[in-house]
Amino acid sequence: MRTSRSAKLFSEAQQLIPGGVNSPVRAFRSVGGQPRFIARAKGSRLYDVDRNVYIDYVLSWGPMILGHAPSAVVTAIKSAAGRGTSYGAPTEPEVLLAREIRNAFPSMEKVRLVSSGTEAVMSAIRVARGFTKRTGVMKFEGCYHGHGDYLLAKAGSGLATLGIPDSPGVPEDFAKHTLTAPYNDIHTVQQLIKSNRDRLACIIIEPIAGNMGVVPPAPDFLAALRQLTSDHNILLIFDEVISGFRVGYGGAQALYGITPDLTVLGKIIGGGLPVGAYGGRKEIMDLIAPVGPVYQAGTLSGNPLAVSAGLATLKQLRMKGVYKKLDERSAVLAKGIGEAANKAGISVTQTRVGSMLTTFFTPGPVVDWNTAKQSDTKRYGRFFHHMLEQGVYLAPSQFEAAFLSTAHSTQDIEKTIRAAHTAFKKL
Ligand code: HOZ
Repeated sequence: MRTSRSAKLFSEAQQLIPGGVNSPVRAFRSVGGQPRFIARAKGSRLYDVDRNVYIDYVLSWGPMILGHAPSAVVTAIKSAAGRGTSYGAPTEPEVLLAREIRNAFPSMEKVRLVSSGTEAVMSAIRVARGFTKRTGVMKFEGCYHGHGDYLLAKAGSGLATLGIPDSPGVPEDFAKHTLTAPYNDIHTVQQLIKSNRDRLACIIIEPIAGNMGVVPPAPDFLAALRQLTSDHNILLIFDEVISGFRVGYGGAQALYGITPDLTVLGKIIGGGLPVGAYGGRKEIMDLIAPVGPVYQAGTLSGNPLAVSAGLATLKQLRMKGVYKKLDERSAVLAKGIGEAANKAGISVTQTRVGSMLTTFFTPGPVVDWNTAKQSDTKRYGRFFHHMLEQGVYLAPSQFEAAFLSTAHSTQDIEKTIRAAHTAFKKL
């Protein structure tokens, strides 16, 4: 596989951009080698600058649930761009998107649009603190909620990939307000609540963890968390930036039947353009300016291009059978990869919820960050490269999810499983 143009660009990028990338995991540090520079993408395929073609399971880390450049979304973006790219004034599509979000997530009685998941999380926590008049935040080890200061403790995604437990640059004064508990461990949550009873404003969780690889919630864990938080007047925040509109139209909260106080969305609702949203109970959201005193603002918030792309994406997702098809194809893929590993005598643990999945290189079970990090990441790196060489683009980190889109055909899945057989044999 020729990679000289990517290599040349990466070398220049490293002179200009920290690590040559605008987001750390892209740098391939944990899998070794050099990132491929992408020239274009269509459907399930990525095309790099050296003209290599890959079946893409990163999908921009989740948003491209319809595949790349779906015609309905491209048309919507083009048409919106022709009407102007930003006004800094309200528009009708923002109302439509807020309504669509509320229809899908009834717990989000009021919604505020922002420009990224990180921004949405920071804002949700601010309003949670404003509402409860407390400062403490509890999060779960291995969950990633963007790069807001007080959420970088024991976080997943890039920090897990690069082995950074807590980021320098976060003042101790901020970090001291953050408590962490192991994912799926309700006993520790109980203990922490007990010893910090009047301090905790909120507990934030990825209801399906997607940033330490995919780790589903244990049966009843979310229900117990809901009960505990209600009992102690602590707000429960679901970070559904990944799972929202991904595991079903109503996200993880509809799948598991749990109603959080606040929800954070991103990724899919922008159809591949930068967007985030947070929302929840009316009485909480009405604390936000200009109704209330909790301040949050943004020049590009509710950007017309992003909102149009989001609306066009959601319209496709409302079509009958979309999630069923995604689930069925993902099940075939997960089973096929598992069988390929078995055949080659490689011990893996497959996790999956709908169209988000991970192959952990550990016998498992994988239920939290401690068990996820038992994975043989060196072996994952070799697997990743054997797949890449065969035209299958997985996340360049063990601790990220693989995603399917509606554009992934059964042939794509079959080709991927064949590639997995070859890759596992080579390990
Ligand atoms: N932290 C993101 C995935 N969970 C990666 C973002 C990116 O590199 O684009």
